[in-house]
Amino acid sequence: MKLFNIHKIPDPVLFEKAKEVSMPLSEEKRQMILDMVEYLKISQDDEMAKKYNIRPGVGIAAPQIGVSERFYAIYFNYDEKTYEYGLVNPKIISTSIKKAYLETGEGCLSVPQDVPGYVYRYYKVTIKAFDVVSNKDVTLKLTGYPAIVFQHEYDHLDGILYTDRINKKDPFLVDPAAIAL
Ligand code: K2U
Ligand code: NI
Repeated sequence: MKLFNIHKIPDPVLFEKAKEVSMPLSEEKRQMILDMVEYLKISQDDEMAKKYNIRPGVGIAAPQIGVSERFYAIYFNYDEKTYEYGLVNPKIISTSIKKAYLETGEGCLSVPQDVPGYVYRYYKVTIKAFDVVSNKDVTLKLTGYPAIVFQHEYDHLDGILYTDRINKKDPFLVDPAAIAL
C-alpha cells in the first residue's frame, strides 16, 4: 500500500498542462497508477482513512501527486457498478450539448477549503484512453455522476480546478437547461 503526498493549491504543478505519457508504459509508471487506484480504495475505508489521516476520494490525477503527466485513477461504486480505472493519455472524443452539475457542488483533495457553488460539466462524455487496470485501450461512454467525476479528473490534467468553473458573481446561478444531479 502506498501513501501519496497530495499537492495542494497554490502548488504550481496543479496549474500546468500535463504532458502526454510516453508509451509503452514503464513498469514503474504502471505500478504508480495501480497504487493510485489502491489509494482511493483505502481512502473510502473509514477505518483506514482515519488511521492514515487521508480524505476520501473517488478520483486522483497525476498532478495531485506532483507528477505533471496525463494519467489519473478512478475508483467508486455507483448504481451497482464499480468504476475502477487507471487512465493514461485520456481523450474526450465526444460530449453532449446538455450540461449537468452536482447540487451539492464539488470538492477536491488539492483544495483544502470547500468552495461552494455549481460546477457545470457535460452530462455525457465519451473518453478514449489506455486503461492500466484492464491493460487495454478503452472507450468509456459516461453519463451523469460518473461523467462528472471523470471530467473533474480530466480537468486536473489541463491545470483546471473545479473552483475555476464556479460563477464568481453568482456561484449558485441555475442554468435551467442543465440537469441537477
Ligand atoms: O480530484 C480530486 O480531488 C478527487 C475529488 C473528485 C471529485 C470531487 C467532486 C466531484 C467529482 C469528483 C474527490 O473525490 S472529492 C471528495 C469526494 C469523495 C467522495 C465522493 C465525492 C467526492
Ligand atoms: Ni480534484
